[in-house]
Amino acid sequence: MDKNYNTTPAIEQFEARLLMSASSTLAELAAAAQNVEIHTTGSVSVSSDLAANSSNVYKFTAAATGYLYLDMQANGSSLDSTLKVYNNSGYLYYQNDNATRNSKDSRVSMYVRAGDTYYAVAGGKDTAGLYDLSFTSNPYDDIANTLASARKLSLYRGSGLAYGQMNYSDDQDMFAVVADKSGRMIVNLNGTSWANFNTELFAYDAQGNLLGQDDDSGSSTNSQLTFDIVKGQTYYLAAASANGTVGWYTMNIQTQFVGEEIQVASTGTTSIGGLVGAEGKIYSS
Ligand SMILES: [Ca+2]
Ligand SMILES: [Ca+2]
Ligand SMILES: [Ca+2]
Repeated sequence: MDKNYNTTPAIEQFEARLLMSASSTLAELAAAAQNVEIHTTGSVSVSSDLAANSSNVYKFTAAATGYLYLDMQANGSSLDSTLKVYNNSGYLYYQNDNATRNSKDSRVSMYVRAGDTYYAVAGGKDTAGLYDLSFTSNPYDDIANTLASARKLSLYRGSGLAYGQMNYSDDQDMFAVVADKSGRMIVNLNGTSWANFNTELFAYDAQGNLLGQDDDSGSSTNSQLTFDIVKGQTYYLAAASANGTVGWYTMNIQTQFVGEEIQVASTGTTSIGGLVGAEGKIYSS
């Protein structure tokens, strides 16, 4: 009897057991977990201690998409740590015992998406002691945030154009522009993606002094700034966002000699006195 069993019921049973195991693991993790608030960039640390073969559980949610590094280091103790990371369904995602051949500390390097929740289980193998556990965010970002690492943006006939993305809530994308004339620079930062993406724009001189900032002077919630420039000087423009919104943008730059925009009257006499640019050219539009 019963010679005609196919394998389907066995597979179904197996899958059901796996799911039950993951959900009971999740319930155990959730019950034991202490929350850790992760930032979009930089590190946060927790410190605690472990008895031999015990563990502490930490729940964390990725604040930005990119890489997240967990480093568990013995703090003056002989703890031989282990790290396990479970996802929000209770499945083991990553684990590490010794970060390097010469270390008993543990390290997990993981790719995360903003909003994903995980559980880290910090354990000790037959050893006890104090430890520090750090969470370091290294989010994906198309353009660096600081003056020192700004992206160079070239002007052609007084115009420049750049594209980029606010990759996380407090992202900032820094551009460096060398003024092609003395006069003024007009910068428009326009969101090009989601309707709720609200741009914010900052301008700095070569020393990093703030020259201006704007939220909504452009169309809709877009940004526009105008400031005086001196030929040959470097200016920094930071694309940013208001209210933590994210999305794609274009940055449009125009430079003008002062007085360049004045219209010549179609009849009569228009004075262009005082419209002499820094290069000695006279512009009458
Ligand atoms: Ca960016
Ligand atoms: Ca950036
Ligand atoms: Ca705005």
